[in-house]
Amino acid sequence: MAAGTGLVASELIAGFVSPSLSTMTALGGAVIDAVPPGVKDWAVALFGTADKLALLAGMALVIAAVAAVSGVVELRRRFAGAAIFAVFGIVGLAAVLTRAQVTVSAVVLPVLAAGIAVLVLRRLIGRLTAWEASQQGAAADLPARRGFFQLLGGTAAAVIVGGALATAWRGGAAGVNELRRTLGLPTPRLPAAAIPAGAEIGLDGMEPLVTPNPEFYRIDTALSVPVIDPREWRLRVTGLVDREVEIDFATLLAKPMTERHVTIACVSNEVGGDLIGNARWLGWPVRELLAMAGPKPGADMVLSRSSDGWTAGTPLDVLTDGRDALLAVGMNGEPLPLEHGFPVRMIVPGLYGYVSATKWLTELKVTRFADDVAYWTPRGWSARGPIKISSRIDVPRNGRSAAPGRVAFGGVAWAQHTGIGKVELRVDRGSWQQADLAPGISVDTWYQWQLGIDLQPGQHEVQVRATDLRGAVQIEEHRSVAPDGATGFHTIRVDVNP
Ligand SMILES: Nc1nc2c(c(=O)[nH]1)N[C@H]1C(S)=C(S)[C@@H](COP(=O)(O)O)O[C@H]1N2
Ligand SMILES: [Mo]
Repeated sequence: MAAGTGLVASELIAGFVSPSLSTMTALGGAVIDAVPPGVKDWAVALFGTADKLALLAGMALVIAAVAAVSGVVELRRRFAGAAIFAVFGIVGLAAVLTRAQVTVSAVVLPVLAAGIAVLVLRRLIGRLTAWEASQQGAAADLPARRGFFQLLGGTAAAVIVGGALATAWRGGAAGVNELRRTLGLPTPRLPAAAIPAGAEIGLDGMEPLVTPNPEFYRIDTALSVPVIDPREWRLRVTGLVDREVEIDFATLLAKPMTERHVTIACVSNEVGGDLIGNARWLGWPVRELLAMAGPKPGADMVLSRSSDGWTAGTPLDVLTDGRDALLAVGMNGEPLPLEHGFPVRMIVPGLYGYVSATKWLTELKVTRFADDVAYWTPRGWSARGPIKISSRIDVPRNGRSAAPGRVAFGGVAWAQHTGIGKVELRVDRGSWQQADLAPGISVDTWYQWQLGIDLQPGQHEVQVRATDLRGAVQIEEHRSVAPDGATGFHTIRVDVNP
């Protein structure tokens, strides 16, 4: 019961924080990877498509047996059984770490499972020893006995109900994960431009030019990640249109696809923050679908809606001005991860995510800013959210000490859909010095830069500012993120010690 409670609790929590990887799926995956091919073939021959169910049942049996032994051991010697649970937690942790989908939240799950299991085990053993003690004493043993069975019964009920919920939820997620894993992405009609030589500077401590999916920041209001079966997915274009249009996933995949690197950013990204990432997106231009529907005169906004009801309001002209605004299905060569909007999301170069990057997309309503408000607008955020020119120092980290002499600075700058023309640094509010700007992948992505500066011993303040390709300079006045994005120069302190 103790082991069951721990596992069921961690599986349920996985449904919310890590739908693509739980303790049990990690263990199962590790077992599948570890068994010799002969055994695998034998299992498939014996159980057919129920092979995964058989594997999970087998794992449950092994865990139950080990847990039963732990219970007996714990009764004899305090914490001996708990130690076995701890070992099991470590095995689970090792399994999670071997998985490709590993995330910080996934790592917590086996630790949580073991922790809860130990707590429940201690309580159950406590009640059991109380009952044992009462049998030896003169007092009636009935209350102590009832106490034990009440806790046992309560735990059993929780395991059964929680287990059923977790199975149903994980079953759905597992099915969709399998569909996602086996989904072949179409070849783009317009492939992404090659990354120019020298675009990636590669100073130690700089972020990669293209952000790997597991490291890509995640921001949304979804308490549990929506799990959408692509076979049931539909996107409807409604509102001020000549004709409503609806397309399904297969139809979308058959469209001529565009592949582009685009850097998306969150309006909640403070100056110097990391709520920004650059990926290679594959999708069909939004304007093509809008053209099929035919927006009526007077419309100036597209209210995109996700399966969980969240909405973003995007200017219609931005979606139709020819930029690579995409109904994206792919991210860095894979179908979108569930957390990043599987099966379809919007990606619009130049706009903050809250006004453009709707994940788990289900509807595009052509409307007017005067008639409709998106999710964040009544909550203190501007209806329109173009990304502000910004730049960041990644190397050295703020507060680091350095040896006197030449210190290598490096970082990123972005002005999506205009492009960066110049990046400058200044030390202790001195004169601006121009950094070496690496070629960008396109004007829709961030650019890396670097500059070596000679520093004398002492404490120094170093600032960065960017200028876009139209000559607009990053705003100096320091302001926080609401209502339409932070401004100010990223400022770091460097201690130079002789
Ligand atoms: N359905 C849905 N889509 C959403 C959001 C959301 O809360 N729900 N948040 C948006 C915000 S504020 C940002 S910054 C981006 C972040 O995308 P990412 O999580 O893939 O990095 O998604 C956007 N799309
Ligand atoms: Mo955001």
